[in-house]
Amino acid sequence: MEMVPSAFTRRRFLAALGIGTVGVAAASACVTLPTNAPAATPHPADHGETGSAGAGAADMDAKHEAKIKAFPAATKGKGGQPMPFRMEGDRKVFEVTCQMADWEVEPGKVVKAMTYNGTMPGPEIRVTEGDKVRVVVKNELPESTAIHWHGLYTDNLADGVPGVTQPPIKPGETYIYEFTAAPVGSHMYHSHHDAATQVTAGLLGAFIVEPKDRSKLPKYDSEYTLILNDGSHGFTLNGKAFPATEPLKMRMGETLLIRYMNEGLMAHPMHLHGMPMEVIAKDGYPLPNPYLCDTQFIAPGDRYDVLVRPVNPGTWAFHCHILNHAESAEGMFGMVTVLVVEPAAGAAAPTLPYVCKLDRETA
Ligand SMILES: [Cu+2]
Repeated sequence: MEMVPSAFTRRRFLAALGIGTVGVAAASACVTLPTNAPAATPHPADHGETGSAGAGAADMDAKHEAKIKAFPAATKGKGGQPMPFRMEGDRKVFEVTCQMADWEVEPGKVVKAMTYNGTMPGPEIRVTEGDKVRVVVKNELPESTAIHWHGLYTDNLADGVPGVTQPPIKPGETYIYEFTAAPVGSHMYHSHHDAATQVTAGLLGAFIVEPKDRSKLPKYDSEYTLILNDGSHGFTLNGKAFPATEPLKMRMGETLLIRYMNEGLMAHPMHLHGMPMEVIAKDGYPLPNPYLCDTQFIAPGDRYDVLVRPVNPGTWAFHCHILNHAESAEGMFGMVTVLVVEPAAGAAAPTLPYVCKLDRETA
């Protein structure tokens, strides 16, 4: 039998991909199989709907593209906005109303959410260590609730667990929590009553304690709190599902602080493409040995603070890596967003494609 020279095999292979040897380096980052390649077996996504593997592939590609082109989709309502407070003597007083609200998770999907002050997540509470805090909680829900200050060193009576440290806050009642803010770090507040339902339905928010001495903070240019949730409203990042999630933005040379908080029932390994994350704190506590990773496993209740320093500009996918929380034959959904990294000021004009433009358009 005649042997086929390896070089010939390689040329045939490259030709089948629609690229010559010159194009190999550029195309290696994004090789798409040629559209005219014979399909040996139908793709599972074809489902026999069209009787044609090619049409099935085109259908799936079109659904993916439509989802990506819809991003970032406008929806009503934005959670996690700063919660205002007033001073009463030396106390910072926050007012939280637990109330039902219509919440648009993604375009066309409006759910009945349980909320703090009408948004999911609730507003972000931000104080300084040592602040005397009072939170006045009014329950306008049709059921009882209570708020737990997750990660904070409260007096036991303010821990927010019905039956353990307080009675449930019944519908129509108002309850007051008082404590001194500590320790420094990324914390949370959420329901501790029928919590699997109430927290996933929206009774959750970030509670951030900053140090008195800000020189103790790591150096960063901007920050972003990313609250993960799952349950009856689906997989969400800050209360929104792709394509309604918010893109993160930064510039080359800058450092971004991301505060992850998992309020869901499942673990979510968050994966950032193209650059490492430096994990500097767990549950608000600075790590003695920060470490680099591109995927950080985040269990329910966990908080991780990470610093991001981009390696290359571009539009970098950023998603939960339990893939059925993020992508299906219908396209991307749920826990997906992007980190847009603009070139450094004065650098060449950016080309920031949402989809890879190699192969079909350039071959
Ligand atoms: Cu996930």
